[in-house]
Amino acid sequence: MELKNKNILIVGLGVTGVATARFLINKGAFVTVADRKKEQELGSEELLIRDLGIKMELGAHRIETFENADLIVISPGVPHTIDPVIKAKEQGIPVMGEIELASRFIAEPIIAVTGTNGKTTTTTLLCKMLEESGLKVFVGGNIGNPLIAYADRREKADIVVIEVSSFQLDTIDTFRANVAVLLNITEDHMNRYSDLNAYAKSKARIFENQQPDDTAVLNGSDPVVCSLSKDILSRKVFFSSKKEKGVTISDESIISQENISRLLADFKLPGKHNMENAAAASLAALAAGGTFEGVGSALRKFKGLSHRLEHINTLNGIDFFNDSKATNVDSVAKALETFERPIVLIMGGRNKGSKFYALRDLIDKHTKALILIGEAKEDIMAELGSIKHVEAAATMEDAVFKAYHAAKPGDIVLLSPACASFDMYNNYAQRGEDFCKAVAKIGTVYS
Ligand code: UMA
Repeated sequence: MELKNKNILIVGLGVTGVATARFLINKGAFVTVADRKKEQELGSEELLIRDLGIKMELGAHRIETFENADLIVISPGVPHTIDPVIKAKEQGIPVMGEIELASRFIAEPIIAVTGTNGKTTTTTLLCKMLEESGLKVFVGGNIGNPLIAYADRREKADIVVIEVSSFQLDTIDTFRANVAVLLNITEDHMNRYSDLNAYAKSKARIFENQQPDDTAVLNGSDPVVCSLSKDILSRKVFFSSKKEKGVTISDESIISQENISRLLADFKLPGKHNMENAAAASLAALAAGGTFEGVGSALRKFKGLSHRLEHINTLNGIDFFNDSKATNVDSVAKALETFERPIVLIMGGRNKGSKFYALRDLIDKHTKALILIGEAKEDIMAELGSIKHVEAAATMEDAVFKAYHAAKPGDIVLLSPACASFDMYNNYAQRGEDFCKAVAKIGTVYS
């Protein structure tokens, strides 16, 4: 693909836009970056790229800028359905996402992981398994490190492992994953997709360009994943998890049933969903050239990630868990199912068009009180308020204080919001850190 002397427009100046701009300048393109944000809303890192000789168009998007480009590269957070993008496409101007562009400059095998929940845990574990197998790995994508940064790099890895979101899959064309993993599909991002079917179709695009000698690793316990699998051309391997039976696999072309059970017996993170993530990572790692020993060693050492059912502290017999990454309803359901003890649940944030009432039965069974934060307070109250004692909180500190007083020794206080964090924070990590800070304050005041 020739980029030299081409007029290329990048839409969105976040981490993807910055990395894409650097890549394109190094390829000799004339680069313009457009962002709806005004100059004063951008960070210093974003503004630094101006020094590379890049044109910036900030504030509103101008249709003429889109129509005058030879190629448009859009960031994941920019919907491919916005007016200027549609108009440019109608003029025949090619539009692609950063993952598509990057993949055209990557010769190494690519393993891609998608799904509504568990992507980051599975991607990280998979990377560790391959490293423990002696391979040099680049890990990136939706996990926070754009794939284009790898394409721009001189030093190459043996294998590339990426987490991909539905947003990124919306703008692929030729992108091919040698091993592709689909963990689960439940409702999420309903403010961007018309319905679950549209969202699921976007996720299934991870298999679109796979060839018969590629591998698809699929969750056989997930009805939506199973319904999508009939159109996949590559070798399909399903993992299924049952509470009593552990994990079973559909065929033994990658590993025997006995050996996968032996490997997973060493994995200690709680919850059926974590067992599914571990099974998916093991199958993908082995399909991509990882060794039995490497996979086993990573499973034994893995302690889980921050902000995902992370145990923070025990105060007066009450256990505090930070699950700030639970930004949708299904992920809260998984958190609630993990515990046998009564839970005081802190929920809320920015509503992504979720159906909170889907949690009614689990909230009824597992929780003793709900503490609500953020913009979605009223929506959650309307859908779940009749089931349990509910209190609204003004800040995270207030929420943790109220949760602590609603709990008894032996109970759990769980932050599992079912919402995005952007109404109060820059991201879910900042929200999780604020929760930890508030828990620490309770510790100093009441212990
Ligand atoms: N913007 C416009 N016009 C629009 C819409 C947005 O100019 O019409 C601008 C915004 O003003 C903003 C920029 O686009 O300045 C943001 O772009 P972005 O949202 O793509 O942000 P990046 O920093 O590039 O981060 C993206 C992913 N973000 C999203 O998908 C929302 C990051 O995933 C990812 O880590 C990163 O690329 C590297 O690949 C985050 C995420 O929340 C973690 N992902 C979602 C999720 O996991 O649920 C999908």
